[in-house]
Amino acid sequence: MCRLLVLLVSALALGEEAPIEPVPYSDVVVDGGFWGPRLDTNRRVTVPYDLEKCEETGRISNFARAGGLQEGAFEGIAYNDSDVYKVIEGASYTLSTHPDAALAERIDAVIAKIAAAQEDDGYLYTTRTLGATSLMTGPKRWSNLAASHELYNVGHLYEAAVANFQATGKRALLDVALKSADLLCATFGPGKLERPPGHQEVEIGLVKLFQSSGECNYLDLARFFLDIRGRKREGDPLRGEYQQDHAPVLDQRQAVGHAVRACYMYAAMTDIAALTGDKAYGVAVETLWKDVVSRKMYLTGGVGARGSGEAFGEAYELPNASAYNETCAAIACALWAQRMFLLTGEASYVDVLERILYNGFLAGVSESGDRFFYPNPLASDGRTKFNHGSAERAPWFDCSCCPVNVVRFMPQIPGLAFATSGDRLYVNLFVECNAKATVAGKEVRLHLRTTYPGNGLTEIEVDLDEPTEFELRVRRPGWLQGRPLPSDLYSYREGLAVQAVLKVNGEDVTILPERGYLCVRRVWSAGDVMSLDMPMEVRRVVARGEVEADHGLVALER
Ligand code: FUB
Ligand code: ZN
Repeated sequence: MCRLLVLLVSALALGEEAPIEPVPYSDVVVDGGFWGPRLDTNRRVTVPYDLEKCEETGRISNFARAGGLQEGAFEGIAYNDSDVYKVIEGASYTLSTHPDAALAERIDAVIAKIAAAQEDDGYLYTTRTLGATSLMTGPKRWSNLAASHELYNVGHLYEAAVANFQATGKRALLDVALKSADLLCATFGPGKLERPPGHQEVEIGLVKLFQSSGECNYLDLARFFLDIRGRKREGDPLRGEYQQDHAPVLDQRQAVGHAVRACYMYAAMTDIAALTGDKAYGVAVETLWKDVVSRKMYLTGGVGARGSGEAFGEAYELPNASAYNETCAAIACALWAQRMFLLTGEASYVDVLERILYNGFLAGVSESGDRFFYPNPLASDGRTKFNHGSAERAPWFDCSCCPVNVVRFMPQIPGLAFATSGDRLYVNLFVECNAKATVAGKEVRLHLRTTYPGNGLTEIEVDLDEPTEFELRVRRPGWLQGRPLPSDLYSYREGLAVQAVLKVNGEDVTILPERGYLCVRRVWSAGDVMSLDMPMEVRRVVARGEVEADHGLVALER
């Protein structure tokens, strides 16, 4: 029997808390407020724009050529396949919320090219199939995993395939993904090829394939790829901190190396902790998280201070003008934060997630949806070119991981707003929306009315078919409690907590927060309204003295 089921069975037998499940993005309709217009721009501008760019730059043709549908050689960088997968992932989310026959047809046509490019045994890496030679291909399959992106690319394929299948019910891309994953399972593992990928991502993808197919081999392989990292391997020298391959992952205590690789890896480790109940994995990710939020995170939630190696710096190494803060690293960290919340039920992870969403992530894309930052420094004279040859947001990059990460992450934001666990309904993000969730076995509909972050008032109206007892857990943000991050890295000059007012049907309610949540358990009836009013003061923030770059500086935060 699958290990997951064993755990679930034993957890229920012990009467432990039910797992926390996110309310899917497709059940959270966001068409107004702060995020509505941004989601709209992502769907109407960024999706077609990124698709066009992938066409223009040969990224899509590479599949057609590898599949023998078109003449020509490989164009671009070996990991460009992943860009196409990321756009399909983003487009699929939008197809699910806003059916669009023309877009669906376009995506199906791209998927047909991907399917054609897949080799008979499931191998898919257009650069090799097209015979290009580079460090990223190596002389034969899997021979230079340290540099090649063979496994990284298919990780994004798996995420795209699951998104596409869930959104459209069509199996074409999912079948490509499963064939590829089966090849990985036949190739890698104990007693087979024992090598980790150079750039993490396949682990997250395998977990998603496991979750959608129930096939335990995928979960086991994800874990295998984590477990062999940092361990002595025959014929594969350890690759050091840059690839988080300097020590076994469970012994890693500090966030080091390439920030995107690191945060995708920490996210996958958190998945393993949640799905297998392995406590050692839980301890490892909590320790790494603490290191990041206590010593290595910008006030924007950005991570990866160094341009060299696109990497985490030393503790408190947080320069402003040279801050790298790759947009992909912000996204990777947000994905990790969400998983940490799902693992623990602690609101402080969502505090960080929220900070990233409104700052470190959102800075990466223009309001018009077609200009992007790759690095996001925190100081600029307006002239110095930091953004791959530009001092402003740019239309595209040779290495365009960030624009295509934006297009697939933006539509996931509604899915970060709520979660359920048994008879608890978590309200994590204050997003104007209409949502539905199953709580205590009943469908509960929520209408959130808010102009947050324009002001701090949110009203949550409950709608259900019959009065039902459940607990509404509303996050009490860390900033409200006088804590910019869940650590002492930054503090407010004006100090302390600000008082929020919680009401149910107009009556004041006083409760002590639990794990960062205001929890109201009662029999809820249609039309009941909970409101939370959080005063939004402008406050000065200072960094700890160890952050030399911030000596004599304050940030203004609202
Ligand atoms: O290597 C693939 C992507 O390109 C990384 O995630 C980014 O940091 C950029 O280097
Ligand atoms: Zn990037």
